[in-house]
Amino acid sequence: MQRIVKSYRKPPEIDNVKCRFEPTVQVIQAGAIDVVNTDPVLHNTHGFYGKRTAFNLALPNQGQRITSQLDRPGLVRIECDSHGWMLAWVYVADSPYYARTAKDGSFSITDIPPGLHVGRDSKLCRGYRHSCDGKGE
Ligand SMILES: [Cu+2]
Repeated sequence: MQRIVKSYRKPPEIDNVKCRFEPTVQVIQAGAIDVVNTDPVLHNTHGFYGKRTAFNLALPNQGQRITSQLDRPGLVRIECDSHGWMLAWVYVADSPYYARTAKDGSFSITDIPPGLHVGRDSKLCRGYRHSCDGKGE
């Protein structure tokens, strides 16, 4: 099976900004991701596939950037070991054809080759204990 890979000018990134992650939700293709610290404080950015660590990176310096790998498709929860409130989600797609919806729910996926395609959607929430329908848990 031939693996189709989108070409990127640079890897996607997750940044520690004002003690929050930016972005809080993103979809990437399996591969490299840059973990960045814009803040002048230590962040320990820790990614998990469920309970299993995907990466665990100490970033003590402002402007620091470390490239990590998320090669396994699935949902990765991003936490900061230094600041318990920091949370983000990265969905690692096993296909180059994906989109994150805009605030109005719209999305587009371009350059899809002809053939049979099966769609799949995932809902990601911004915080712990809040469901996507706003009811909370
Ligand atoms: Cu932090």
